[in-house]
Amino acid sequence: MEKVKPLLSDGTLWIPGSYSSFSSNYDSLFYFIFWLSVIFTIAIVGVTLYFSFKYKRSESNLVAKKQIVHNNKLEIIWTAIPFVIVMFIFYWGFKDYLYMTVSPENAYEVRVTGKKWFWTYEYPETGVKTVGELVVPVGRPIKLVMSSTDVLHSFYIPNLRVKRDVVPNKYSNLWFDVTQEGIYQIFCTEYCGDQHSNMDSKLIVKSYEDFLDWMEEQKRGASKDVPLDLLGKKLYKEQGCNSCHSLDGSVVVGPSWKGIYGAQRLLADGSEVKVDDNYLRESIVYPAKKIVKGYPNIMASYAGLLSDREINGIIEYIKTLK
Ligand code: HEC
Ligand SMILES: [Cu+2]
Repeated sequence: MEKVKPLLSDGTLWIPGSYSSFSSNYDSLFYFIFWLSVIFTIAIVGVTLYFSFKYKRSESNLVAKKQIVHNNKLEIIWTAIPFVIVMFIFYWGFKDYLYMTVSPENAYEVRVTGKKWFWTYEYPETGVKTVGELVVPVGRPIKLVMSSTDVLHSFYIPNLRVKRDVVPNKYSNLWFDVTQEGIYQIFCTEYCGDQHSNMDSKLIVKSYEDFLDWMEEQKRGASKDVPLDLLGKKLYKEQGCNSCHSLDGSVVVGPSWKGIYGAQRLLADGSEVKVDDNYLRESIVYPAKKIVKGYPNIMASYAGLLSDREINGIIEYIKTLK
């Protein structure tokens, strides 16, 4: 498959490559402020240095010749010029901010949910859900309606210059269009716990035809005829279980799933349980009820997020992990 667009080697030293209709506006303003700052820095430091030498205190020059306390002309000039520049920047920034904030009417809607520590996407038109991969058609305005199920996250696509906080109990919107097919990096840019740096995701931009094909494939994939353990295997990645549970015995955040079925479990309250279907089901739907000894109580409940069939699928999958 195609590689993710690099953020450092693509674009300039200051900002990554730009791939949305909005990003060129953003970049022009960025460079305007950047060069303005360079010019003013050179001018101010230059004048400061020049005066420091010219009016240096010396033996022959101990008393100031004349004290200047006020100069109307000078003060008007150094107030008026920065005022005009700053108002110009405000106008420019505000205009682009409005463009960025108000999504076009025909935008294609995708729902985004931030959850420790992954992003899930849902397409309201078809009910298709993905985890970690946001697939969209090229050139079309896309509107994201975003919310979080736990803490504050922030959704950021550097190549498109869009970023917005994602907050529990509230929707925040964001829109973009992408000018080129490819794979782009998505980050969470709000520190949200110890796996925060792993909360990245991919934006996959396809041609409109490929997008429709992909959507059809997703709809078929969600159908009833997948064997349960394969469904579980798929959900393990799609639902982000893999960000906390390994399959090879190593500890990520939670216990590995390797060989747990049928084993005895020591719980935090000192009691023991056998890992059977009921225990697994309860651990997925009410994770806080029985905490495995030595692990933090941080797994969120999947009640309402997984169907019965999906939970069965995960249990069957765990059984295969000998
Ligand atoms: C944020 C990290 C995190 C995610 C994501 C997560 N879990 Fe967990 N899980 C844990 C932790 C930590 C424990 C151990 C503490 C406890 O028992 O709640 C655990 C325990 C479990 C257990 C009991 C395991 C045992 O060895 O006794 C099961 C089963 C489980 N998780 C299933 C899932 C499934 C299925 C998913 C995805 C749908 C999932 N978890 C996603 C962190 C997570
Ligand atoms: Cu986050």
